[in-house]
Amino acid sequence: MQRYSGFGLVKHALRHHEDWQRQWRNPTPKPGYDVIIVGGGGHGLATAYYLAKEHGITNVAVLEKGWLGGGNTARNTTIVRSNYLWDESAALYEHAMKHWEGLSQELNYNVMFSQRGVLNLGHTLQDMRDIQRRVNANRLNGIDGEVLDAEGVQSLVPIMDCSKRARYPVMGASWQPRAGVARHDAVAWGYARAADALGVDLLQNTEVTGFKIRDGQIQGVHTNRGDIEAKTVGCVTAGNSSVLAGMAGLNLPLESHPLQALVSEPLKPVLDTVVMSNHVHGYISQSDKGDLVIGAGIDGYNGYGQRGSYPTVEHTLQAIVEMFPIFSRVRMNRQWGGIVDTCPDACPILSKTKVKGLYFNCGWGTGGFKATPGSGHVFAASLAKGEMHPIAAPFSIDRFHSGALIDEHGAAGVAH
Ligand code: FAD
Ligand code: PYC
Repeated sequence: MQRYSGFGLVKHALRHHEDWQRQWRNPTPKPGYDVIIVGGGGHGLATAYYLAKEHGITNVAVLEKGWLGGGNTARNTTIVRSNYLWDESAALYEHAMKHWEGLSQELNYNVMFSQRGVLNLGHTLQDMRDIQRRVNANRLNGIDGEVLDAEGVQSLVPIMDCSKRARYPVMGASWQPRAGVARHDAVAWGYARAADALGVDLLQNTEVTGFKIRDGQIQGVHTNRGDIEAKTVGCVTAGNSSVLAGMAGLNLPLESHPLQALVSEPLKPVLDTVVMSNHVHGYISQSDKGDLVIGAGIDGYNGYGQRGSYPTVEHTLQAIVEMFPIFSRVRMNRQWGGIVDTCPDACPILSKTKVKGLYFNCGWGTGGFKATPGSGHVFAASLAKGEMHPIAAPFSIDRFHSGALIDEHGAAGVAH
């Protein structure tokens, strides 16, 4: 891995930045690998990295139909928190949080993890009861959290309208101080560079078009660049997971929906924490660059277009302006959408399937970015050992037969 000194930066600037070394190789696919990961988003790349780093399995390929991190990983609004209600999900997201806290050092790549805290607002008595219950549960699980009243929220965010005049007055919030934001594409690039350095082949523009299955055992994949053999295949394809599952004759309980976000023109620093309201379907933070990062609830219909409908954006911006009248004249710069795969209990699927050697990691819905390092870590261990890691085990697809659902609709960041 090449590292650049200050002198190196000057040297490259003098050469018009023309001879930078690539951050990862562009290899030709081998005929076969020990493990294939389908999907080069954060979760797939993290899985490949931990397979190589922690399990010594380096004969691994990540197959990405587009470019690394071009899916939801670089489309999300980068909120990281671990304040989930149930023990199973609290363990999963807190496992990720502990990885976040050392990730820049681990990858030698600045992922700009900023623990600026997250507020989840309550606007009704029932919201506040749910918040109290969730914070109590968090504390029992060793996760930081506090319940704030409206005055407490106002003192953290002076520019928010916390008065009783608002259409949905703020009654209080849950506050997780260790939560925050990170730079999403740096997460993909950091894992990609580190996995490549350990020998993982990152194959972009390589689309999986089918699976080779014999006697109930995965043998490999069909791709637009030919067949590739592997006895272990992990699908980490977010919004496209039902399509991949269908290729293997599996039916996952997922719905794919558009989820939108938008950013404003850059402003001077005015908001130093993250504010989310499930009730009014809007959330907001300010990036280090100064733009307001704003997100919505899902668009209600199913679809694979990476865009959303205007009424959803309008509804969200109304909510934001009601909470922050100070932003009413701010102009929006860009809007985009991703495809999120939602599960009936608003929890992910990390699971074996009835095809031996074929695993799925999907169903993260609107909230998987925060889980990236933890998800990759436990999924890699599961693929390496052939048994689901104890933190991943409760998220098996068997729960939709047994009824052992983990209902996190209350903690999911945006309603879905
Ligand atoms: P992706 O990054 O989508 O990667 C999957 C990859 O699979 C894609 O690159 C895709 O091209 C590839 N692929 C698909 N089919 C194939 C195929 N046949 N062959 C090869 N490759 C294939 N989560 C949070 O925690 N906090 C947030 O603030 C947040 N905000 C969000 C805002 C928006 C607008 C959106 C859309 C999502 C948000 N999320 C958030 C959710 C989060 O982005 C996702 O849960 C997470 O990024 C999923 O990561 P991934 O690596 O599984 O998926
Ligand atoms: O899960 O925290 C979250 C989230 C915020 C915005 C979208 N998802």
